Amino acid sequence: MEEQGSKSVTKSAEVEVMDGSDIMELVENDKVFSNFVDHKFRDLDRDCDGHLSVKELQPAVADIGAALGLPAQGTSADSDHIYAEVLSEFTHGKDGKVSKTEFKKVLSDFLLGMAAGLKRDPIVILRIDGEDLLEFIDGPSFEPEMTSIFSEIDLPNGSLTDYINKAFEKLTVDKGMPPVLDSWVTSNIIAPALQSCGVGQDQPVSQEAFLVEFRKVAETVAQRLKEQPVIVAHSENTFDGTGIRRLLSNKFELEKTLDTAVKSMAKDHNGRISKHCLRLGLDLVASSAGLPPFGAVYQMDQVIGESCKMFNMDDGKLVKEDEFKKLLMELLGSIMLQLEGNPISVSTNSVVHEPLTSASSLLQPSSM
Ligand SMILES: [Ca+2]
Repeated sequence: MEEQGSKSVTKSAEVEVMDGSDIMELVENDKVFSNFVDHKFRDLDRDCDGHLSVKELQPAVADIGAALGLPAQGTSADSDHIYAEVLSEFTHGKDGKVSKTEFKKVLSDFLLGMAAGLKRDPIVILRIDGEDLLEFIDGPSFEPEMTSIFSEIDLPNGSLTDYINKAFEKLTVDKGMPPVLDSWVTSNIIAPALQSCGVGQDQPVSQEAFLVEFRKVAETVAQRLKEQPVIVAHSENTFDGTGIRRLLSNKFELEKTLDTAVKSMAKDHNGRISKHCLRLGLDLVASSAGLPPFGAVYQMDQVIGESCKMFNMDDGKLVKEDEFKKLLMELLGSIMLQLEGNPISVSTNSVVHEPLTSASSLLQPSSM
């Protein structure tokens, strides 16, 4: 896993995106979203009176329930309770005459909450076929970037070949390079390119020679990639507290998440929970808050550890459910503040040697 600034990869080679940003974009683009709501509203408003009755809202409620992962209505009392709450988010407990404005507001809250959940682990499948690399080589940023990379390489007794290899390691997918630490890429792309360019082991290393030779080898690499494109799964995550902020501001989602976490906690005979369990509680709400599970991202474990220290979990005090939920919310708030002040970006690239089956059955807003 390598660390990077938050660069976005929006190249032509991108073939598949699986995350919540489509939904996010939809909701944040007022014109498009209004259009979407108009259509949805017209479909639902069966009697065309300009308002949605409880009955007319049912299909929307069912879709939201399904998107939240609930079983169908009528199959369990617990989930029916949540369906009822979704409905009352729309109707506010009134007799169910929901205007388009109200409908739009509630729908946007739900969609944003879901998008935040989906955004947690965006994966982009890139087909690296040498085109972006050629574009980089022929572009204006090639010389300055490669000069800067050259100056960063510290190989006192390194040959020109060593320098070129090292430089390839520093180029990322946004320059059209697959991860070169992958042994398939090394032996099928890089090594043959170096060989065919005949870079001499005993050539003196200078910036000038490096730029000339690197360009030659990179052109050959681009050619090889054109002949055998490499498929790379690229994931990029920035943890900046947005997911927590969304969860904390979405009352419905927050209560549901905290309830689920608390339900699985061990309690004493008075229904109290040990503060020791806060760490576990946090792990249970992590995915809803856009946080990685414990142990998955080292830098995040550090941030979370810092916040945990402030809550004296080790005193093992027993607290009531409500107090436990409050502590958990405060813990989330503290992590959010740290991340907002100092966001953490993590990016991974791995070569896909087997065809990926599409892992996500992504909620498309149009299916709602
Ligand atoms: Ca109506």
